[in-house]
Amino acid sequence: MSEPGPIRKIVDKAVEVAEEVLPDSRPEVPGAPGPESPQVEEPAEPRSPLPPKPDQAAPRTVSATGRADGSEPDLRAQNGEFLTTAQGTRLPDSNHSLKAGPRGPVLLQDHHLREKITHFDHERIPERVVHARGAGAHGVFRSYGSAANVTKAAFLAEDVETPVFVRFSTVLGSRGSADTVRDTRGFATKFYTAEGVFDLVGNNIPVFFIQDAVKFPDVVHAAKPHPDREIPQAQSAHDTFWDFVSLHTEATHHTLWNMSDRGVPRSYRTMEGFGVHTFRLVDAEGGTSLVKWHWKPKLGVHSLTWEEAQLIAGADPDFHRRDLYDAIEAGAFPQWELGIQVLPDTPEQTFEGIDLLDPTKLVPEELAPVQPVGLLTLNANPTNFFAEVEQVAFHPGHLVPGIDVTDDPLLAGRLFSYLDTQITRLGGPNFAQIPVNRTHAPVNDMLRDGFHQDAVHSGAAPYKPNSLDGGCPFFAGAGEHAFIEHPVPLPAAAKVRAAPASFDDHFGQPRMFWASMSPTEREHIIAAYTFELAKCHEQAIKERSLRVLAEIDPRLCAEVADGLGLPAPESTGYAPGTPSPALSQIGRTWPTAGRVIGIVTGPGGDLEALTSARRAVLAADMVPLVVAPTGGRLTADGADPVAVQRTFATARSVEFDAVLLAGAPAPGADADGGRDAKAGIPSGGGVDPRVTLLLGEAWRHAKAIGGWDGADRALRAAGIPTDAPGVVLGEDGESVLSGITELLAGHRVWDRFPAPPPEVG
Ligand code: HDE
Repeated sequence: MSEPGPIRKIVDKAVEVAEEVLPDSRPEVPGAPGPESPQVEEPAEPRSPLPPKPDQAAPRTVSATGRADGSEPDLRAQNGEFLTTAQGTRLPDSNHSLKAGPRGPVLLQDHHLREKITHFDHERIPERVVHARGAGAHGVFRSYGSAANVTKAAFLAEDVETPVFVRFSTVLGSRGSADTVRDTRGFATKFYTAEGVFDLVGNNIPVFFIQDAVKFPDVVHAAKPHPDREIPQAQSAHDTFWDFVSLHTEATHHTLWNMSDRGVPRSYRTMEGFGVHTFRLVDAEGGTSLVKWHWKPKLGVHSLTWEEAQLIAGADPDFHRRDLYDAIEAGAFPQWELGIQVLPDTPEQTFEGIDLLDPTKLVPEELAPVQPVGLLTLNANPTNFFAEVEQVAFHPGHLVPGIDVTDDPLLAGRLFSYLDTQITRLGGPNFAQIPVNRTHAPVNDMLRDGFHQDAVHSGAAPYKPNSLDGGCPFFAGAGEHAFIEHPVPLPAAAKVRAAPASFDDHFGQPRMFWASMSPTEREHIIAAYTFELAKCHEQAIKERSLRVLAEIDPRLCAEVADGLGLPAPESTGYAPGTPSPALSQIGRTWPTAGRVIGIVTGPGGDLEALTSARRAVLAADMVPLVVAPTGGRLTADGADPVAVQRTFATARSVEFDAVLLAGAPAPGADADGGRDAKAGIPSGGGVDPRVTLLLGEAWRHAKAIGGWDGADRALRAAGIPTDAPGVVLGEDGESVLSGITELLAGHRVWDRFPAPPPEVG
C-alpha cells in the first residue's frame, strides 16, 4: 500500500489527537511542557530524544526544491542519545571549559566552548519591523468548491484539502510585548497549494490607516514608541500616534475600529480576518471578478473589556498565545470559514459608490453577502517557535493562478515590502528554503547561490535560452497552470503623485461604523477615545482629535470632550451614517466550546458536587480550572481526588469566561494582606477576600456567575445582588452550568449595565 499523502497524515493526526482528548482522558490542564512527566532526579541513562508532544507538528519534510523527500513527517532536529558538537562529534562534558588546572586560566584551544558561545552570540535575528509579536499553528483548509465558478485556483476546487500555517500577531509591540494591548491583529495564512504557495496576509480589521504605501513608514513611526525614550510599548495611547491620525484624516476609519471592541479581541480564535484590499479572481475561461476576503470564526467575534485587557497584560502577557496553544492541545481545534464578497469587475472598479481600490473603505455585507468557500481548521501547534513562527515569511505577492492583485496603491507597496524585509530579517535571499516556507509544489527556478543556500542545484545553464541543459526549465502555458497576470486595460493617464477624488471621503464610513454599533459598544468606544487622548500630553493634539470626532458623531465628540475636560467643537459637515448591522458584535449567540470556567471552592467544600460540575464543564467542551485555597489535590472520604489548577493567591478572574462558586469559600491560611496584597481588604461573611475580589471583577466585566451550596453568601460578601442579570444560583453544579452556558453563548451579560439608548436624529 502506498504511503499516505501529507494531507491525509494531517487529518489522521487531527482525529488521533481528538480521540485522545475525550473528556475523561483530557489533561487536567493543557500546557504540560513535554510528552513525559519528568522524574525528580536528573536522568542518567542515555536514551534517544523524546518524541514531540501529540499536539505538535512540524513543517512537512520536503526538499529545498519542494520535493517530498520520503523522510518521516515527524522528523525533528535532534538525533542519537549523546551530546555532540555541530559536527556530530560526541562530547564528554559541557559544564566546564577546558582549563590549565581547575582554577584556570581557560585555554583558547577549547573548540567546544568557542562553538557553544559563538552560536549563542548569534541566536537572535531582527524582529519584524511591524507584527513582531505573534503566535502560529498548523492546520488544514478544506475547500467547499463554491468559489470554483469565479476562480480557477486549484485549492478552491471542490473538496480539496490544503495544508496551511497561520500566524496571528499584534502590530505595534516588540517580540516580548503583551498580547492583550489595544491594537490591530494580523491574521496571515500560508496555503501550501499544489500550484505553489498562496499567502493571504490580512488583519482583523477590514480597513487600513492609509491609502498609499508611501505613507506606511509615517504611520508606523507615529504609532511605535517615541524615538527618544522608547515608550510607550505596544500601544497607541501617546502623542505621536494621535498627532498623526488627527492630521491625516484618512486614518479615521481604522482608528475608530481600533477604539472599538475589535481592538481588544478575547482570543485569536474569536477574531474575524480580512484581506483588506480588493483582489481579482480569474476563472477558467478568463472571466474576472473583484473580491474581498473574509475569515469568519466559528466561535463568533468576541472581545475583552478594556480593564480585563489591562489586567491580563500584567497577569498573563501571553494570554492569546496560551489560549491558542491550549485550545489546540485540548482538541478544541479553532475553525474559521473563508468567505468572499464577489463584486463585478467593471472599468471604474467601484461598487455602489464605494471605490474598491481605496483600502480605507469596506463593502457592507448587507450590499454584498459573504459567500463561504471553505473551512480552516488549526489542529497542531508548532514544535519549535523560532523555526516555524519566527521564520515564517508571508508575502501578498505569493499568488497562484486564479488569484491576482488589483491596482490598490497600498497593495502595490506591500508587493515590494514583504520580499524586501526578509533579506535583512532572514539573512539573505534564500528564505523560501527554510522548512516552514518551503512550497509543496516542485521548484525549478534559475535563482542560484546566496547566503544559506540549502539546495544543491545540478546543471550548467541557469539561464534562458540555453541548449546545455536541454533548454530546461521550460515556460508553462495557461493549460500547464502558469500564473499569467490578467491583462487589465488601463485608462490613458499622466504620471502624477496624486490620489483619485474618490479617496477624499474620510468620514462617510466611520459614520456608518458608529451608526452600526449597539449602545454598549458605543460606550466602549467613548471610553477608549477618552483613555487614549487623556494619555496624550499636548492639548493641541487633543483638540485636533476632538475635531475629527465631531465629524464622526456629535455625541461621541461631546462625551469624549467631557472626559478630557475640554469643550466639544462643532462639526463642519456632519451627516448621520447608514448602519451596517453585520458590523456589531453584540446581540447574537455562539458556540461556547473552549470557554474557560473557573470553579471556586473553599476548605472542606463538597467534593462530589465539585467533581460533577467539573465533568459537566468538560462534557460541554469547555475548560474547567479548579480554584482552591492551596495547590495539590482536594481529597475527601469516598470521593475521587480533584487536582487544583489555581490557588486563591495565583488566580485572577480575567482567566475565566465565567465563574462557578461551589459554596462560600472561607478565608485560606494565607488570606493576609502582608502575604498577598489581594487579601488586603477583608470581606465580610467569613469569605476569603481574594474570592470576593475575583467575584467583583467578574461582575464588572459582565461575566456570568453561578453557584450552589450557600454561594449566595459569597456573592453578598462581594456586594453582588443574587437576583441580578447573569447570576445563576441552583441546587448543584450541573443545573447551574446549563444556565451559565446559555449566558456564555451571548459572550457577556451586558444587561447588567444597560447603556443609554442611541440618540435619534
Ligand atoms: Fe504589513 N508588513 N505592510 N500589512 N503585515 C509586514 O512583513 C507593509 C499591511 C500584515 O505574521 C512586514 O514579514 C507595508 C496591510 C501582517 O509574519 C512588512 C504596508 C495589512 C503582517 C510589512 C503594510 C498588513 C505584516 C513586517 C503598507 C493587512 C505579519 C515583517 C503598504 C491587509 C505577517 C514582514 C507575519 C507584516 C509591510 C500594510 C498585514 C514590513 C509596506 C494593509 C498580518 O513587510
